[in-house]
Amino acid sequence: MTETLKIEGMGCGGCITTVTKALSAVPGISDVDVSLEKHEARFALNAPATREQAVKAVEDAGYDVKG
Ligand SMILES: [Cu+2]
Repeated sequence: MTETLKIEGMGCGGCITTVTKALSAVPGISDVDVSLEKHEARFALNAPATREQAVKAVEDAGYDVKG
């Protein structure tokens, strides 16, 4: 299924790369598309990945998830 996370703290292309890599590293998450303008990440989430793991991956990368 497609999931969307609202993310705060991204300010440049480097942030997009960081968040994209962090999410893509979670087994089960693919097709990561991060938008600086919308402050969000969209991605395909399939087992064994969970939404909680996605949130944690973004937070561990240094960004705040707002929903
Ligand atoms: Cu940045």
